Amino acid sequence: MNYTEIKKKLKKTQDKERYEHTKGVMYTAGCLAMAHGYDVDKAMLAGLLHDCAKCIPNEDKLTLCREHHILVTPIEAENPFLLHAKLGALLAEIEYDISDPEILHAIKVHTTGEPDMNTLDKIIYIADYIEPCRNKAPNLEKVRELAFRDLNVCMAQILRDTLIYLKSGKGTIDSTTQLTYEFYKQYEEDNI
Ligand code: DGI
Ligand code: FE
Ligand code: FE
Repeated sequence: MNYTEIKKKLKKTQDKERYEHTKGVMYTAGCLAMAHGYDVDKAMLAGLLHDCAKCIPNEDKLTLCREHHILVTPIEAENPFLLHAKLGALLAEIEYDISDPEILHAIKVHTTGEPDMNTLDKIIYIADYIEPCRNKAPNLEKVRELAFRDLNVCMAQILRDTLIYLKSGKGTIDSTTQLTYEFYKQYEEDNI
């Protein structure tokens, strides 16, 4: 499938707001790739597809996981929206013909992250957080500046802010999110 076909299909499955966010992540991922010497096309493709499973109803997310033998942890069963990352990797492969393992992996880990992520993983995780439609996160100006300067320091800041947000009662913390923060904590600006 080419870009135009993928966009057309995504537009059908996503609501307007999500589609705008998707394009924002695609272009932001492309810019981050330019800044950090990564393959721009590949980053844009991963950005375009990262939320391809976001608009599936939660019940169907659980059913799809069962059908495709995707492990659902108790935290994911309680917060099925988390599954859109794992399911996104599956759909990117079977519905959008993506075979590049790096793209599929970046989609899979884009919500919780994971310790020691590769460059594309970090580009997508960060682009998702800073794309132009996002305007609610704290420290956004600082995070946007860090994104183009140092991916690891930027990861540390985003994870720190996300955990603070989740601990303020906005959601159960997945152990992977916690472990990801434990890994990137070493890059917190105070530690450098
Ligand atoms: O799909 P998007 O909204 O574009 O972005 P995303 O896939 O990064 O999801 C963002 C949300 O995920 C944000 O509100 C924080 C939340 N999140 C990240 N880690 C965890 C989490 N939510 C819960 N409950 N537990 C986590 O560990
Ligand atoms: Fe997402
Ligand atoms: Fe997203």
